[in-house]
Amino acid sequence: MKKVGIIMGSDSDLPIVKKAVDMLKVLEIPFEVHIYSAHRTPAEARDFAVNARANGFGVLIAAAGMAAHLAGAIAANTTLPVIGIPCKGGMMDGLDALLATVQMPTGIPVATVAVGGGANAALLAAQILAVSDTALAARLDARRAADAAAVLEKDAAVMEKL
Ligand code: RP5
Repeated sequence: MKKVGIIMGSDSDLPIVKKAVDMLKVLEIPFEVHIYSAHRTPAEARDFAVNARANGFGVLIAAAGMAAHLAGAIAANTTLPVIGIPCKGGMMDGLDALLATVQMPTGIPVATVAVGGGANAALLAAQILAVSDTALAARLDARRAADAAAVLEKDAAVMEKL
């Protein structure tokens, strides 16, 4: 199976990245995690993106906050699908990072999840890989069914609580 590559701009992004890692583990998807910054280590971020396809990656996830250029910088250097996770910074509750991540120019797309949306980033990566992996697609179907069952269980219980 192709790997998912997760890059974060700083170790301060780790709590959000952990949500993606946990979901990839549940779905049994191989992954690598790196700290490369579009601003502090631009050469390493670029090298990772340029070589990602040859190194066995199928999807890349990039998490960054503030002037969140990481996902765009990664996407500029690969045609693998890139998923951006905007991270909360000290200002605007992450709206700054959301706009910096999502507002990409035509030609260099970044699929952007919600601010702090680590789990959804992993699920989207899984859904991309599942296009050509029926076993993974079955695991995703099972997960959806389990999530729906959990909601219906709460539905059955809610009136008793009120
Ligand atoms: C971004 O700046 C990082 O992705 C992080 O979200 C933010 C702050 O980084 P630190 O100053 O905590 O290292 O590049």
